[in-house]
Amino acid sequence: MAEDMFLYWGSGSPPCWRIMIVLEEKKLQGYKEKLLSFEKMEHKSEEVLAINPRGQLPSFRHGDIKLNESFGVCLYLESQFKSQGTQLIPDSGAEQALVYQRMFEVLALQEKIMAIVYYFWKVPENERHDSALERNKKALNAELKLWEGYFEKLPSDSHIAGKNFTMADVMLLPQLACAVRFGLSIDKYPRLLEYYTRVKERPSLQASWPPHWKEDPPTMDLLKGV
Ligand SMILES: N[C@@H](CCC(=O)N[C@@H](CS)C(=O)NCC(=O)O)C(=O)O
Repeated sequence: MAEDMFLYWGSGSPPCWRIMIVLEEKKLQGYKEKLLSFEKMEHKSEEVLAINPRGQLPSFRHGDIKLNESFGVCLYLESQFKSQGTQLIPDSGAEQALVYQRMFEVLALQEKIMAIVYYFWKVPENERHDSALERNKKALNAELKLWEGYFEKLPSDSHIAGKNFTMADVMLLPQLACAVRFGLSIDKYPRLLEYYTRVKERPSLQASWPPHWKEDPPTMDLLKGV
């Protein structure tokens, strides 16, 4: 079972982290894995390209089955190991719809975080315009307020799609952790802060926490003031 699985991953990559959380939740800890370095361009190696022609991480294999989209891998694992470990997609139609809705909405949050991060990483300092940055920060602030609003409608100690930890949390937590790592003052969003502080202690999150984050404290303030 898990011994037939192989994951190529990079530390700090939310897409890789999603899969690792699911593997933990589904009690598939015996999987084989290889940590690759983005700095050394190891994600463009032949062994990765054989699974993922885009040369990106995660790249995943289960026996002869190759899968490299993180949402695809997570849904595949839940479907193949439905009755093992935590049930991450509920059976009831209404609950399932909300989990799918929130899962894919995380992509909007990811896009708004990365718009700011890539602005700093890719636009040379002398070509940066405060107005573009302010626009992106406003968009992220509005997005975070939306998520804060979702939690305000839920009882305290909820997860993002209700009482239980689901696939929607698998997607949301790494994205929030990434934003915090990039300098987001999450305490401006009290319900998100409460959720993040509580759920990041879950064993599946702690077991898969990016190793280089554990060693190096956050130093970036790219999302300061959002
Ligand atoms: N849609 C893909 C995105 C994967 C992705 O963007 N991976 C990044 C790391 S977070 C990567 O490998 N970047 C290197 C590159 O694109 O060359 C997924 O969700 O699995």
